This record gives sequence, structure tokens and C-alpha cells, in this order.
Amino acid sequence: MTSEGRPRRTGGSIENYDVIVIGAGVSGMYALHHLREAGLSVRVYDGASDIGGTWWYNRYPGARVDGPGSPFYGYTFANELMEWEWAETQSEQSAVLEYLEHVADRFDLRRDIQFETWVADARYDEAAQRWTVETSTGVSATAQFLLCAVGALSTPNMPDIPGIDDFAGEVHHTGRWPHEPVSFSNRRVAVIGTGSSGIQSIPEIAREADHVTVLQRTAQYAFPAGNRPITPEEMADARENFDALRELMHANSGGFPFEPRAQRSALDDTPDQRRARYEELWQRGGFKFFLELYSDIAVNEEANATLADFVRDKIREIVHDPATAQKLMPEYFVMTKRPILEDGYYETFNRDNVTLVDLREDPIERFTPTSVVTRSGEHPVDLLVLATGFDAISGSMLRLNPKGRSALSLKHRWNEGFHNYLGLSLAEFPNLFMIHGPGSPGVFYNMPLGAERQINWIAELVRFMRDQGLGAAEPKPERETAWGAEVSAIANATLFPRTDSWWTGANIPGKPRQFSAYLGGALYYQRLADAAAGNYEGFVFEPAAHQEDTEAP
Ligand code: NA7
Repeated sequence: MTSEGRPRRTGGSIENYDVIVIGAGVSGMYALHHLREAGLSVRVYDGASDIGGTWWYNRYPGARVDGPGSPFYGYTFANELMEWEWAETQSEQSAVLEYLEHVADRFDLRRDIQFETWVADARYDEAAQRWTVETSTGVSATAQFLLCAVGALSTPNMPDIPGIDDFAGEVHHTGRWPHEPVSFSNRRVAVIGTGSSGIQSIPEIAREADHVTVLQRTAQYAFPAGNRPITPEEMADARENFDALRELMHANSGGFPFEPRAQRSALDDTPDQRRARYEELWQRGGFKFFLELYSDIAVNEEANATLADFVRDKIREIVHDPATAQKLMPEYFVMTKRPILEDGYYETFNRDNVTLVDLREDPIERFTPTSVVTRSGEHPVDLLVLATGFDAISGSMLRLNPKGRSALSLKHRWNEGFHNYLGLSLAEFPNLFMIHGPGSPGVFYNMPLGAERQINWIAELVRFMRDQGLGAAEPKPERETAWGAEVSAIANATLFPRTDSWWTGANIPGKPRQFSAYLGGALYYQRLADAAAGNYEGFVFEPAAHQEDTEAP
């Protein structure tokens, strides 16, 4: 590496780096650390006031890790980070943010991050083989590489409902929750959205509010979160065996330290055996429910129906009022929207201060300054919670809308689909890399580990380019086509693409419908390793336009 981690300034207010990272969340933080360790000069920009990304913004009541959980939702690159004391398996937002703050302190990350700085534009200069970014603070910067760690779930989806802008009460999107406490007491609250964020927050809000109106578009299957304290013995065991556990994580299809799922169809068991199995998993709770299920739930309609029926029976058991229980009955193929972990969600509808509105039969007509009006009548509202999710996976890249060769915009390039190679690079956009972008395992994988593995691979590609005197790399168009075909072929063997979800882009009006996550699990990392072993022959390289400046600034 040539520039020894030091930025080079070329006069005026333009700053020059080897790598610009957009986003100081879990991925951007590791990118900064790893690329800086590799001797590159790195600058990170983030619109927020501090590190954390998702965990900085999603401060809504009840926000918790809703994957397999702590201590394995975290970085693996330094064993010393396993010394962190996790209190619970489903860590709450503040606990994850505290951990990330510890990482930022331990590796002195903040000195190379510019906060409250929104990247407004990013353009590729073909002659210079560099990216130029313009920011909201007026700082401009260039870098050979642009690493977009912009988040798979970070661009809020704001519903377009007549009159909503005239609503006079407080309005908060769960993904942009205020830092000051929000009081619900003595207030009538309406919540739009019953995805993970709605289902985590509604029980918490209902405990405090005068009244809660839940505005539900799609009834959901939600499973017991099974949150519990982590014992000192578990932490000691994880620390002692972390090297072996990391290997297990690398081999596992979801990036967690579990043995591979046993191959067994739900239809191989009798109804009684199946029910006993589901009941056992339900009682234990937690994300392992999904990992220890029969292996054909997400691929076989009949197998899928056995689990869907089980959950519907649970809802009928838990919810006292049969009409409310009926509105809560989900109908889509279970597991084909993001599985949801809950803690008292269905029970919440037994409270006197909670009303459920099924928007399919009673749609919202408009907001007034003091209420939401549905077909059946008016619901007074003091505070509105938008748990309406995100323009997911591709949305934040589209919002950034970088301009590649010949000023081609990403919006134009992705007009009909999210073409890319290996889920991290784009033809016509040399030297640009995405973390957790479409075509990668992204949200189907342990996201901190997935980021580490993508970033390690990108760092190796950068090293290869520097060693070979190469200045620009972009994938061959035919490799993008083949990659898109592989992503689709794996997805089409499942039931996932058949349901409207943010995985398919169906939650955003006008978005091309495309199931854009790579579902091949660990095979993805094999593909990355193969590409590196084959000297990146899926890429077109250009020699460096000019020698790197090896002088200190
Ligand atoms: P989700 O899972 O996208 O949930 C959003 C919810 O909002 C979902 O119930 C949507 O219904 C509903 N929604 C969205 N737009 C509207 C409009 N216009 N009207 C009524 N209802 C609407 O987002 P979350 O934040 O809950 O979770 C995102 C991920 O973050 C989560 O999976 C975890 O990984 C963390 P729909 O189902 O689309 O009919």
C-alpha cells in the first residue's frame, strides 16, 4: 500500500483519500478499521451525530436484536471483543449501541469519521480513476475507492396517505426515533405497521398509553422471542471456544455458530409428532425456532401449511376476542416475510386500551389534524407511530444514486432490476463496492459477520490491484447477468418470491419486483473465494492512470 494511511490534500477544500466509506454503522466501522489497518487512508461520512447506523436510529420502545442474538451478533475480527459482557440473548438497542461505542473507542475509529455529514452526490471521474463526493457540509473529497456501507434497512418508508402532513400531533417513524424520551401516557396513539418494529413496540406502547389503535395491513406470524439472561457460564464458554465457534459461523448458512440444519421434511412426521416438535420450539422461543425447523418449510407448500396452521391455532388460543383473533390470522406462506420475534404481542390485543383495525377491510381514507379516518369511522389520535419499514436492500443505494462512467446514474442503471456482480460490485461503476447490497446474503446472514467477510474480500482485491499497478476494476457485464441468474434460480426454488415483502421490494410502490437476496448461504463466500483464487477474472481492470503519490502530505 502506498499512502500509509495518510490523507493527501491538493489545496482548496478538496480532501483526497484512498477510500471513502459512506456510513458509520456496523459495516462502515469495520471497513474503516480493516482498510486503515491495511495501510489505506480512509474517510467515513455519516449523516448521524455518532456511530451505530441502524442502532443509532432505531431507538423505538422494544427495539432489540431479533436474530439468533448475543453474544454472536457482533464482530468476530478480534477475540478481545468477546470480553464484552452481554446481559441478554436479545440485546436491547441501547446495549448494542454501547457495544459499538466500545468498539469505536477501542479502535479509535471516530478520528476518521466525519459525522453530521450527508453525502449528497458521488461521481466517478474516468480519467482520474477516482470518485468525488459532495457533502451537505460543503466538504468535497475524492478517493480511488468508494465503499457504500449505507445500510440494508436505513431509508425509511414514509406512507403517502391523504392528509397525513396535516396531522397536528407528534409523528415518529420507528427508524428515526427521537433521542429524547417519547411519553405515551395520557395519549391516544395510532401505530401503522405490524412488521418487526411494530410488533416489538406495540406491547411497550400499550402498557403506557391511554389508548392504542393498531392499523394493520398484513396480519403476521410472530414467534416468542425467548429473550433471557446470558449466563456467566455461556459467556465463558463462548470466549474459551471462540476460534472454533468462528469456524462454525463461517460454515453455517446463516453465519451463526450452529451445526447445519438436519434435512427432514415436515411431512415425514405424523401430525402429532409435528405438533409436539413445534410446541417444543415455541416454548423455548428465540430465532433458533427457525433454524431447527424442518428443512422444507420455506420450499414446500404442504410443509409450510403445517407450521402456518400451528401459529394460527396459537393466535386463537392467546387472543380472547374471536373477531380480533380472526383479524390477526396471517394468510401468506409462513416464513416468506421476515420472521418476527415477539414478546407479548398477541396478548396485547386482550387489553381494553388496544383496538385493532384491519386495513384490508377497513382502509385508511385520510388523516385530519386530530384523527385517522378509516372507512368505518374516525379514530382520535394524539401521537402517530409509523412502523412502516424501509425501502430495503437497494433503497439506500438508490437514494445515494452514484454516477458512474459517462455520468450514468444508478437509478437509470437499476431502472428494471438490481444488476450487480457478487452482490457487491457494478458494471459501469468502477471501484465502487456495496456492503449488504442486493445479490448478497445481506439480511439473510449474521450482518456484522457478513460485512466483515465482504470487506475482507474487497481489501484483498484492493491489494491485488495495487500490487499489479491497476487503477480501476469493474465487473464484466456477462458476469452480472450470470450472477443475477444464480440469485434468482436459488430464490425461485423457494416460496419466498411468491409473497409481497420488503425482500421482494413489494412494500415500495413502483419498485421493480425482484427477490434480491442471495439465499445460497455459505456458498456465497465460496463464490467470493473462487473469484479471488481466479485472479478476479470476472472483472475488467485498467492500468493505473498515474503512479500513486508516495509522499507524505
Ligand atoms: P417491515 O417489516 O417492512 O414492516 C412494515 C409494516 O408497515 C408492515 O406491516 C407493512 O405492511 C406496513 N406498511 C407499510 N406501508 C404501509 C402503508 N402505506 N399502510 C399501511 N401499512 C403499511 O418494517 P420493520 O421496521 O417492522 O422491520 C424491518 C426490519 O428491521 C425487520 O425485519 C428486522 O430485520 C429489523 P405490509 O406487510 O407491507 O402489508
